[in-house]
Amino acid sequence: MTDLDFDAERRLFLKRLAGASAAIGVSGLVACVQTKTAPAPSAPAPANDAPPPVGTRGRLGELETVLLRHASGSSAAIAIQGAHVTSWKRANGEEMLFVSENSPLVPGQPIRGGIPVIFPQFASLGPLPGHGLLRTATWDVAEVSRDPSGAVFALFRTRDTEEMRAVWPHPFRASLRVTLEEALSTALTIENTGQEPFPFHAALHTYLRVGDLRQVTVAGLEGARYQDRTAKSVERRERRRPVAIRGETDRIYMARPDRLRIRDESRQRTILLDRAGFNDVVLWNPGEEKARTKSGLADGEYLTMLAVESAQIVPPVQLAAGSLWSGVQHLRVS
Ligand code: TA6
Repeated sequence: MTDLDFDAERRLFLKRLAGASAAIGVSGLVACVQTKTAPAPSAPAPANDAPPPVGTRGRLGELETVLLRHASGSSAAIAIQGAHVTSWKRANGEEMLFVSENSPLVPGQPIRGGIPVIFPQFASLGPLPGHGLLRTATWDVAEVSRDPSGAVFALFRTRDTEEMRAVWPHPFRASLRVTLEEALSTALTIENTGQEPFPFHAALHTYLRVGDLRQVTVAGLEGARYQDRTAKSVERRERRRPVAIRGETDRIYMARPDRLRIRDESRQRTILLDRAGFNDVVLWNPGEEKARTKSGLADGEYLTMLAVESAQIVPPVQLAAGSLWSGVQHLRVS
């Protein structure tokens, strides 16, 4: 790829981020913490000759889903519980996300795979349940539509409940906009609707499906500092270029906002992951033993997944009363 292609691509990415942010009422995604703006106008009512619906309802186990289909032939499925993306298929039908065949697919239990939404606590870095409050929360489907560029999207919303306030006393609203072209964008927005500032972690815990983990590398982390969560979070610097996954891996790469290139040699494909608002990256694979004993994966499944997570953990976001924060992740195959 030439530099010119790269620039054009980055420009398109930023334009699409701006589009995503407009739909969730945020302007400007580079700083990503914004004071509150007026809500975006809702989409115009469909005319009689409007194209066929872009989203339908489906089921995954016992969970209700929204299914998106793009003109290119790509598709996505999102479980309404947790606003949890469970599938992203390219036009050629190739599934890009991993969901364990052992995963519970029932109300109230986290799905082992897809893209869990993590807020306001990452993992067990605090007193709340692992990964916080939203991944099994009830969300509403606010809108399913097509934007002027032809991308199709589903917008989900949720907010604090009495139960949440009992363990985390901070009023908030959250939205997740899932935008599908051939690429998949997920934009998480958090609004502080209370009178006091609050700190939070946020992440899109993206389980990528890979052909063979032993042939996967991640470029874009060279030189980054990381906390090694398999070794009491000791801090190290990444020396490898690119990073290969060997054994159990659980790392928070800090302040690393660059594009990531996830090369899957066995599938002969590279996934490009761009982010705004999420400055950290988590790489996680449980390795053979913990896949069985802790993560409940089926035999051999750990070799077919790698979690590459867009995250903001170190430091946490500090969100002033009445302000919005937004983080966006954009995935595409090159
Ligand atoms: O994001 C990495 C991580 O925090 C790991 O430590 C690992 O436990 C994983 O997430 C899965 O967490 P879960 O709560 O879904 O078992």
